[in-house]
Amino acid sequence: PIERIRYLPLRGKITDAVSAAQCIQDGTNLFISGFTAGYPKLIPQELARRARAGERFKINLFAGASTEDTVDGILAEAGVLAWRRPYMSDRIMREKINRGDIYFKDDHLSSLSEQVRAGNLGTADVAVVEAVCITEKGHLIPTMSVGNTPTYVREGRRIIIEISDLPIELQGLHDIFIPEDPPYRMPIPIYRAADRIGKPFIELDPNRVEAILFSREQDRYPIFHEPDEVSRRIAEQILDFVRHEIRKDRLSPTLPWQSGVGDVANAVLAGFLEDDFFQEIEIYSEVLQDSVLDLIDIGKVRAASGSSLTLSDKARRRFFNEIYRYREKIVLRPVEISNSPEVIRRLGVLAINTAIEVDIYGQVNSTHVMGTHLMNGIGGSGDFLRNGAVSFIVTPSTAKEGRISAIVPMVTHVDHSEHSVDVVVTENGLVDTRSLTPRQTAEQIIRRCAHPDYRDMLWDYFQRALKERGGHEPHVLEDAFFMHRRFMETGDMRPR
Ligand code: 0RQ
Repeated sequence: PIERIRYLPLRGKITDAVSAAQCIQDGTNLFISGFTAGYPKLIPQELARRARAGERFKINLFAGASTEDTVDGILAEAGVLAWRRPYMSDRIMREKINRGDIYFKDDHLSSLSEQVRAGNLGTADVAVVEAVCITEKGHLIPTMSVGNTPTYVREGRRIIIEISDLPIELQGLHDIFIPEDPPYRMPIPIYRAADRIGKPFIELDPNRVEAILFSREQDRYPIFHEPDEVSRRIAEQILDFVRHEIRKDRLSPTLPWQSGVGDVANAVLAGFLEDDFFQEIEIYSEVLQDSVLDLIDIGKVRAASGSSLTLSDKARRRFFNEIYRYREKIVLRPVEISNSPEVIRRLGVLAINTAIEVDIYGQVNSTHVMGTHLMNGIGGSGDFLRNGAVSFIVTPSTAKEGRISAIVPMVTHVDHSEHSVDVVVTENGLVDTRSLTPRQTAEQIIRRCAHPDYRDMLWDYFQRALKERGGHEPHVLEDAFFMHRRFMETGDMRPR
């Protein structure tokens, strides 16, 4: 593997995880690569080992987005994290954040790199990044994600590189561009999803490289389920809606698509597989999942842009066998570019993101269960929803075997306001709120999107709000959370 360090002076930096991690001590701000994929593995394992061996220290961890149990899980469990930012999705970390044992603040993913460059998060003491190789000039070729890595490498005082044994052919997949910072910054010159505007490597100052490790560790594979009936129905309605808007000449057929993470997101893209109307699509998204490869295979993708490739075991093998073919279609960018409000607005992205709950006026809670307990984080949903040409918010109409309605009178936490949401979709129906008043929106969301078990109670609430309080968005404030209250008392939002 030594050939993977093509810049010879850096070969002297090869060491093991124990010595490399010595520079990470109590109070260190640690900035790591990784965005659902492409995170370092050896250094986190070593930090967890030190904690298990009895060493007492706490670090502040910054990533691109979630890093699964391989990093977030083991470090949370080891009790070495003071802070963690941004988005995460690990169960143990979630529990500790909700207990107040780990400090967490949620960020729009597009904005973190800029904050780091501005120094708002403190000094970047150590950056640990995964790469497939170091080029002749001493630059880094990242692995399956880009995330915030270019900025972390630029700002990191000491840099540790984990050289992965993933195929070297990943070189050429990435497009690295760090935008200017305010004031007087110039546009990000992306005009089509496929545009490459930067360099295929991350610039690195070799003088700041502390250590280089060789790693054979793999990213954790996500498990995707075959789209279930609910996901399929949500996907079908979105495709029907967009098809209709294109036929009516209200939407251009060339607008690119963004689809969030998870099964519904995968189902929407899978919906294109059997669809004859959409011949070739562009994807300008954040996380590219298995369905993107499927679509490329049948020739339906003109270009797919994202910040990471998060593939199941099967899809990953397919991808590695024919990287050269997929590389023609796929480009991985820093998350501040994949999620750039400027670019999303310019391209006119059709944005699809998943909610925990939506209220009758279209306000959205994506992050806090019952208003208090963090699930994962806002991720890129705000970047895309606020700036998309048409913004879809989707959710199954119920959760927990029907005991929770995802359509509620008032959301218990607001991530996205009614002004960022255009279309609300559940398996029961779709409401285009763009030409509706808030009162009309409430009527339609209750009639079309709510689950039949909850329609009458939502309707009664809305009628009572209209009669007793009135106003532009009628509410009976003291009862707005009656469904949540009932769930907390009985474990079911439905009456006994
Ligand atoms: O709980 O895990 O205990 O079964 O939430 O819900 O239905 O499996 O759906 O995996 O798509 O997650 C909004 C959390 C949905 C996700 C959310 C419970 C439900 C289940 C998961 P269990 P599902 P998903 C860019 C896009 C915000 C970030 C974003 C998310 C668990 O999509 O984090 O959009 N989105 N990023 O039972 C109580 C409710 C509930 C509920 C669902 N109303 N009350 N529990 N659940 N609704 C991506 C990135 O930025 C990387």
